Amino acid sequence: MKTVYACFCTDVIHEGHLNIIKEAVKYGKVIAGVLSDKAMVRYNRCSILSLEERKQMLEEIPEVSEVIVQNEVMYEKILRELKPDYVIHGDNWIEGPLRTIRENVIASLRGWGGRLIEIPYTYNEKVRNIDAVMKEKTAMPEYRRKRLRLLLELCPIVKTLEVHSGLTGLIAEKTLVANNGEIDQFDAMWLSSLCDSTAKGKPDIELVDMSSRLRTVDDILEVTTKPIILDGDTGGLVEHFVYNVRTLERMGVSAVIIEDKTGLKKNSLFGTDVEQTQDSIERFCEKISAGKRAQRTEDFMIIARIESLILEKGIEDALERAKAYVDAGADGIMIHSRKKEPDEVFEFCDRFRMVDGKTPLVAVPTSYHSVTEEELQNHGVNIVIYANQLTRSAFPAMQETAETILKYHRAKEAEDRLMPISDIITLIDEV
Ligand code: SPV
Ligand code: MG
Repeated sequence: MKTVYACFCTDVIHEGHLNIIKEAVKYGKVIAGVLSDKAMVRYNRCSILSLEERKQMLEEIPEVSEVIVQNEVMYEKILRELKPDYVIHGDNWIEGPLRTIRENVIASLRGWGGRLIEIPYTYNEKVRNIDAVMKEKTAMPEYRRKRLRLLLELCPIVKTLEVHSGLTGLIAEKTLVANNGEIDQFDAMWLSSLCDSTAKGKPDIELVDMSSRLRTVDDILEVTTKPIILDGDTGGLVEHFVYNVRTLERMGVSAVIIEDKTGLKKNSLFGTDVEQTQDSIERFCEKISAGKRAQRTEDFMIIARIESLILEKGIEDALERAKAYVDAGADGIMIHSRKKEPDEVFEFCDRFRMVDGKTPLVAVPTSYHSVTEEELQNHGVNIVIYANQLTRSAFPAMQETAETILKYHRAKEAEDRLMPISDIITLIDEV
């Protein structure tokens, strides 16, 4: 009997999936693949069911003869093992980045003369509704909040992009590229104090207060599902920090990063060009511990950011602080540097990893931007934050448009560089 393979990455079986199975059974014995958690994440899908539950859901479909786990987004490996006569899929992957997966399937099937069957993707109101409900569910605080811890287990490095508005949130949420035969996307969002302040035309000195920052958090939460890491500046007074931890946790934020500075905070990238004071180890540890005592779930993370390298206090000071902050309860350590090369970050990470193999490490390669994710990962970094690149790309583009209009006294000359109106009006999902 011929075999037909179909892979699923879903938490519900709807009409569209059943259409695929109904068609598949006409060709032979149906083997259903269930995409692993690790692969789901790469595919921009988050599940609220466990792998076992998803497997069971497919096993309950009478036409399905066998269910197996597909560990990679690309089908190549599983197809080589199964050598099915047919693979069946909806026709929604002919265009866009998912095309890479389709090409991978076609090339693999060629190896033994297998065939790809494509059926029209079912996209009626009911299916659209089910998709929307599932997506909204994954955005609920109880699911979103714990996703950062999950990603730390599933991803070799958690790729985090700066966001400061609903629109930038959508870019972090939806940008998907096919690169070297792989699908890639950002895993999490960094709500930068620098970019949140800059978007409001204000300096990055904790002038934009927590109420305003929370407003930005909410704008982003409303239109995205990925986990948020909030730049919590210094965390402010301990007495205020504990309230903010609870609020963030309740909203579904996954982590706050607080830096060990005190007094009037200035942006770290100024380094020693401006006056900045590092907090004492004891006081900062007390802030971390108070925050940890205040939180009400196991999910939320308080990550301690060490400014010793920024303030030229040396690696020894940074390592001493890292140990103390972890002992005080910090769920992760962010090491910041404004050097052009990553050497001091590597040295810190290597030495930290000699004594602590598990506490997550966070790096922000703004000034040492030539470093690759793989290099960071090889030195034990778990989260990479691209902290301000969206803001820095948008600002010159907008400025150039403004200058062009002023220069020509009309908009025509600016038009070539602009997104078409038809695209901008469909950029936002409608409910
Ligand atoms: C931010 O993005 O606001 C940060 C990182 O705190 S940095 O600007 O490099 O200090
Ligand atoms: Mg900041």
